Amino acid sequence: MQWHEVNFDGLVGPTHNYAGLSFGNLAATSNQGKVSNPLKGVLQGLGKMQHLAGLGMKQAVLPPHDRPHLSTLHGLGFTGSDEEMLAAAWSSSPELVANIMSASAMWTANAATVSPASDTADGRTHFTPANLASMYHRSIEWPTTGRILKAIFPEGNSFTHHDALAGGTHMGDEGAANHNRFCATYGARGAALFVYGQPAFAKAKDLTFPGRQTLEASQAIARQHGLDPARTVFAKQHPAAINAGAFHNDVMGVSNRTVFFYHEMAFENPAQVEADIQTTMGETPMQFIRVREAEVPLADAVQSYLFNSQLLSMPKREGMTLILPSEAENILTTKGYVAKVIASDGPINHAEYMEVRQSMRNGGGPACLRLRVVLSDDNLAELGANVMMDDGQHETLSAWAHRHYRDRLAVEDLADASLMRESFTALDELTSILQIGNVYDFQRG
Ligand code: SUG
Repeated sequence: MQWHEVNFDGLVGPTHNYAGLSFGNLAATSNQGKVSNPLKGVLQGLGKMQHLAGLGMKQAVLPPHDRPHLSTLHGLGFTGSDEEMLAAAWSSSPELVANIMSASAMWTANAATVSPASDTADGRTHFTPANLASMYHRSIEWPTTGRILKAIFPEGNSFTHHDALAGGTHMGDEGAANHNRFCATYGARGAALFVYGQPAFAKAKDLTFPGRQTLEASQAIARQHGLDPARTVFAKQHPAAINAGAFHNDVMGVSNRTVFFYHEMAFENPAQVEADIQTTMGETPMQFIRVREAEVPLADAVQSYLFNSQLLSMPKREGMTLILPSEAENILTTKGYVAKVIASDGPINHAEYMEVRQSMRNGGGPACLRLRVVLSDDNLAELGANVMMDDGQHETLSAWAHRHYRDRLAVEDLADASLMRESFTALDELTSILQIGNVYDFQRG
């Protein structure tokens, strides 16, 4: 039986905008108020998916969420027609409307933590949607995320789903962005690395920006997924990394199989983290590529998103390929480092720069846009929706985006009731294309 790492990329939603909602995410806050281009954003994302599918990767798509999120307004006491609720919310708080209009579900590295069947006690693939408790606009994502995941991966002998962790910011969980899995081959038994920003009950005093993930949240996920404690490592992010704008650990490192490519400032004690990972992997040798501050300064790592690349094993290529944001090609230290790593006789042999700038301006690079799910050929046949990417799907979704998306969105446009209607029409049509059922609140009455 063949096992694959399948990348599920989030489609950029029709309300993609720059509201500057994420404190501690320097790209998002510095681009606050800029005019976005949702059409360009969705096409850039589709371009990345199509490119990887064309290279023989198993590539899939996750739909955007319904925005404005009217159920959230309902829960806050707004009543009346959809248009009346939106207008009343805008006159009460434009900031609230910006939050319920955010297209942030595109960053599917934060959708969930996924543990493959070969690592779990019951031999099923486990999914826990991330509660994303530390940012209000993201904390409203998980119920819809959970429904989408259940529609694609039907609960049963192969897949099982948990609710997001309860407990607010104490149990703050940001999903796969703070989780790495190491393995010799995708179907082999692997080891998990969970990275957290601070403990739940003795909050860190050395953080100026939020440490979004807590240790206790990571431990809860490992427990409920039935992971073997002897094959699980918990490591704390270096506070200097969070304070420099690395709000998720996937801004500081990326893994694939036995390779971990990361910046030394990701952790307070990188040598210890490497030793712990190697212990969990037993006889299987790990390959660590630890990048020094002297080679790539932390500020360049954060600005370029060098480590928010995808590190991929491709069917038709020797060695691994890095899929990097084009921003990393524009900074001397990161461009130079990539050239050096490719020229070395290490495990990474190819690098490709891709433009995902609409997402990057909100702090979302190539790796933020994808959720990795290890699936067997049998699992692929069990999927409950039409989400795999190929030329036909790419063409259909591009045409769909051209029909429905705007090419210009200013923050003031978020109050526009016709934007709401356009978005709901687009998403309703998308559920038919993806054959995913009525996953949105507005379809469920
Ligand atoms: O949670 N940005 C997202 C970016 C998430 C990136 N994901 C990973 N690193 N895996 C966030 O901060 C900005 C939205 C705004 O400001 O309008 C935002 O939510």
